[in-house]
Amino acid sequence: MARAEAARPVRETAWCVAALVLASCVDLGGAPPDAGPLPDGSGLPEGGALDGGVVFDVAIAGLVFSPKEIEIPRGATVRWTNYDAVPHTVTEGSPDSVTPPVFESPYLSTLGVYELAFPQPGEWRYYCFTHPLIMKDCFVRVR
Ligand SMILES: [Cu+2]
Repeated sequence: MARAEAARPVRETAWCVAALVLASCVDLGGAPPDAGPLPDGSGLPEGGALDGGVVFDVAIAGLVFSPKEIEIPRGATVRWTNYDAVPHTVTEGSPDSVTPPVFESPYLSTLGVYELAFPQPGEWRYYCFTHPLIMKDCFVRVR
């Protein structure tokens, strides 16, 4: 399955490089580029853990986000950790999205961590850019 996905072009945008620099930081430095309002009017995650916010872990292992769907209180942070030997991403949207992702991690190598705070209620679907066929339709629901 990995072979078919290798045909996809690798995105090498400036902000992706910037995200790499910030990969180990909790503060993502503000709203990601190309952010726009959601159809349901909920707020965008602006990055950066809120003081005192709770952290929820999502493991990436065996080409699976676990849990695949997570519900968190407003202001909490989700921390994704890659336990696989292959790189993954946490990319907002779905593989057939026509708009740029609102948030996207850099490529997470083994034990790579990506953290994102969600200050506003809403629902966020995400997938892995390198394995879009099998690692998709995952959700962060902020209540
Ligand atoms: Cu992946």
